[in-house]
Amino acid sequence: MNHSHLKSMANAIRFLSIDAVQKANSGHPGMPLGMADVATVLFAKYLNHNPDDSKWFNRDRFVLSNGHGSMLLYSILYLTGYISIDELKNFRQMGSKTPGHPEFGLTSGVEATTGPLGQGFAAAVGMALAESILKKQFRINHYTYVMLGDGCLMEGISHEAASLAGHLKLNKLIALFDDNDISIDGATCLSCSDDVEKRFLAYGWNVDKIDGHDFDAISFAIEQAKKSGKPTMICCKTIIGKFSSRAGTSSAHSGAFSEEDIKQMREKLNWNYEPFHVPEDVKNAWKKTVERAKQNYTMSFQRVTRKEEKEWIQCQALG
Ligand SMILES: Cc1ncc(C[n+]2csc(CCOP(=O)(O)OP(=O)(O)O)c2C)c(N)n1
Ligand SMILES: [Mg+2]
Repeated sequence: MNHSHLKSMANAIRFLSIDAVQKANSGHPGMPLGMADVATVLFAKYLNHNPDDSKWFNRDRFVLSNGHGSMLLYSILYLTGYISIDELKNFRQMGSKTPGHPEFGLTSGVEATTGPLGQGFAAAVGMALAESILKKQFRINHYTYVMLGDGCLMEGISHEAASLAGHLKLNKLIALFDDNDISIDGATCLSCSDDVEKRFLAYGWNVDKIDGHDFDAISFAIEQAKKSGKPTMICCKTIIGKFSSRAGTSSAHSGAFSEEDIKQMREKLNWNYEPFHVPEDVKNAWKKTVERAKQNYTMSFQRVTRKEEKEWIQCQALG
């Protein structure tokens, strides 16, 4: 998968996200525009999952702790076959599977209800902890990825959960921090001057700092994190609202863009399609990523005995 594929796959996330926000006339376009490159690399090259069996026990978990960026996740869930295009068109409507913030149990592929900042991060620590316990009893073997923003790190819950993860050396937990220096009301320096790197090093985590728009750097950081004996925080320097006229400012955080802005973005990125349209070659590139993930699904099942599977189902039934 070369850079030009990854670029158009990321742009599909960008345009589906802004098209949905425009149609709903509400939502948060800034985060999907900023984190589309990181999310594309993760889902295209690394995440093991299967849209045909979204509860596959050995799937890698992906939690979107900065749940306001829900359109990033919903766009990917459409592109990988979990939900239909109509669900994207119904973003933020009553009864749809695409509420403003992700809800566990409502939408296939959503691992945790998020929205209250920091909550998803703590849930991901719990998932990584569960994996580390269950792998002794079952052949559980998966990673837990969590995407989070400045707001998640400002919340007290992230401090407590990160401390526990470091203490327990939950090395299969990989956090992808949308390090964009912007929050809802302006620059983060207005309200916070924590040194995230030093903070997480002190908890016993690995910390990496990368350009969140550099595909190779993203891949390399994830590969290093997977080999680590500690949980990893990857600080991805990104531009909120990338490619829009509001890029790099808090005005990109939420709200629909002007029609002029959308038109300019389509021209700039050579995305000359109707809203919600993804060209076939880009759709196929996303489909190929699912084939990769499904190979691991088959292999994983071959390694699990019937007895183990039964015990696992009983374990799940107990909650
Ligand atoms: C606990 C909690 N407090 C406040 C909010 C309201 N809120 C939603 S997004 C946001 C700003 C988050 O900033 P950041 O994580 O940097 O997101 P970005 O603007 O970079 O997308 C706030 C304060 C919330 N969702 N949860
Ligand atoms: Mg931010």
